[in-house]
Amino acid sequence: MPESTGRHRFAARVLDWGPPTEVAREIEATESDPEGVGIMVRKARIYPVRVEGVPLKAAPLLKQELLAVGGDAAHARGVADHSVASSPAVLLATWGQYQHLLPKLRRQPFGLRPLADELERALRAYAGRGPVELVGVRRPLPLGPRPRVLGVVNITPDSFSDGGRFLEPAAALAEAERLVAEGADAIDLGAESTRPGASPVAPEAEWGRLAPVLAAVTARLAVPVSVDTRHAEVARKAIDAGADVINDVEGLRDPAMRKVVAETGAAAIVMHMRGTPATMQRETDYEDVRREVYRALADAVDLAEADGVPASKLVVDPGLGFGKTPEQSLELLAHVGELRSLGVPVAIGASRKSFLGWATGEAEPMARVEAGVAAAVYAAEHGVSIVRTHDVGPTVRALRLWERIETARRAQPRSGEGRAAADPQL
Ligand code: HH2
Repeated sequence: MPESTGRHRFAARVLDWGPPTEVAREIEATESDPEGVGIMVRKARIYPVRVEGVPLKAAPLLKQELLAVGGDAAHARGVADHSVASSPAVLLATWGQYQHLLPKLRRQPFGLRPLADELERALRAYAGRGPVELVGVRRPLPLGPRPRVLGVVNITPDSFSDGGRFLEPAAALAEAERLVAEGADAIDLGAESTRPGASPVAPEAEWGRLAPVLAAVTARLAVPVSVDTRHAEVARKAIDAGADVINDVEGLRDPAMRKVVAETGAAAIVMHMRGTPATMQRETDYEDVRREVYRALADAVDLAEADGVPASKLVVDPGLGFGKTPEQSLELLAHVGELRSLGVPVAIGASRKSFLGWATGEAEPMARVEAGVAAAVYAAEHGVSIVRTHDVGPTVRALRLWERIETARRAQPRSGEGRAAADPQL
């Protein structure tokens, strides 16, 4: 190539940051010393981490230790004049800098040791590939590299997008079979609408709708089945009848539900919702929706673990549209990748929801299919493991393309050093 003298002489290109493999390959392509690949990949990106409630005495130490490794930390101004008891902090460091920081923090007092432990878990969970399968009661759901598609069948008269269509057991079974034929990796059966303002259904009536469909679906289909219920007694019967996963829109807040999940070994989707479907749209007053939903999901996971549900059985879901304004749902979707820091797989359900209608100007749920597919692809790009959707065929087809793109991006570095560097260990 003739030497360029133009404005783009150096072809300065900000490298698209995807997986570390990408950077490792670009560094290799400079024909740099192979040993240098590992050292440099760890410098390629700053991982900003927000932590809450750093004790006043710990905050300056934390900043000092970060500065000492070449990073930095922001905390409240009130730390300097001792006008606050604790402060949130945003830590700024590369992977390599965190490697140096963690052992130093572990030698410090004032809570910095547990902070180091949590920081390490969050970084590993965020950057790593996560669990490879979700093990429910019987049929495991393999996860990754593309999100698994959870096809929705609502056995309800009043669901917002398909209410009344699958109330007959035969119609519900036919729909589940159709969704699996279209590529659904698992089926989610729901017998109570949880749309805003929906009337609650008594557990007996819910089970009456669910039982025949669950029996037929588990007998006829090989995929794992999840049951969308917030009632512990329905969950127990459903697991006894063959369900593998409980999808709880109340996020296992009922101790009886946690007990059922712990005792049966079911997997559980812990979804975020304030209040109940009847009240949730009156509870959209968040100071910082990302932070508050993250905190609530973190607490729900801790509570479930304390009650005997291993983290390996849990999935978290930000509950798009559940007690959130359209803007809040979009903000949560925009930052859905952050939830990976919790160390459990992430699920989302966007399909046909009104926030998509708000964003695209489409009043009819069926006119929101493409927007739902776009949300699923966005979620894939941000490391979401499970996408709950009514529109399985279009979603699966779009995610197949995404998976091909991802494969191209994840081409492995040539050298052993490059491969090791791209799989960073703290
Ligand atoms: N959304 C709905 C129901 N269950 N579960 C999870 N984990 N995530 C979600 O986003 C979610 C969910 C609402 O959708 P749908 O079931 O179609 O409507 P309805 O509640 O009216 O039956």
